[in-house]
Amino acid sequence: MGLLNSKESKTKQARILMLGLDSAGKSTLLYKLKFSNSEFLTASTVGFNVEMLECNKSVALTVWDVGGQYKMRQLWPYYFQDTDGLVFVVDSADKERMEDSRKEFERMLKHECLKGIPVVLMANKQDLTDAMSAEEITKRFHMKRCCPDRDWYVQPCCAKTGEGLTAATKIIISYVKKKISSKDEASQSDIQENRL
Ligand code: G3D
Ligand code: MG
Repeated sequence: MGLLNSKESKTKQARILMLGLDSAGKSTLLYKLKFSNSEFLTASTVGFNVEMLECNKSVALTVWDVGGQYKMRQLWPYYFQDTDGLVFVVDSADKERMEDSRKEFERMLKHECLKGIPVVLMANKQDLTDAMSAEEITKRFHMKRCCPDRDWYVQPCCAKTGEGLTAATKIIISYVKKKISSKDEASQSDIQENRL
């Protein structure tokens, strides 16, 4: 943190929480973003992985990849506080667990700490022939109904090849910047009100 701040004082630090069922491809996605050219072998995540991604001069993302096994899902709320952006990863070919994934997504969005926080839903594993399309997942997850009060986007992607990840990163950065500046404006007006 200190190093980043001294190098570029205007760099905003944003906390991104990446969730989804186990095996959705979260860790593959995280390490593809961090080390784009290398093949990464992931093992089932016990606890969490966290990586800082310096995206551009104005924003650095600290991405928390929290395990998605049933027991870990009960612990997700402990990671919710101070989140600036959400990334929810879906295995688009896992039709059997699609409903579980949708329910977890809905439950997560209802949490008070995540009110208004922008979300990018990653329709991952698009390389698999039986993968649901981003449009199908948008409908299945009732995105319009579930996200009336936040920015949201459904991005088709393949974490293995990296397809769709640059687009997703750009979107999350734009959402997060918007969120952070509205937070800054709110705290500025609080300060001014206290001065009056
Ligand atoms: P998780 O962190 O969400 O639990 P992982 O998921 O990143 O550990 O990935 C689970 C499995 O899905 C891994 O396979 C990984 O290679 C695979 N995977 C991730 N993304 C994609 C993708 O876009 N396409 C395909 N076909 N597979 C993907 P293994 O075999 O190691 O379990
Ligand atoms: Mg993992």
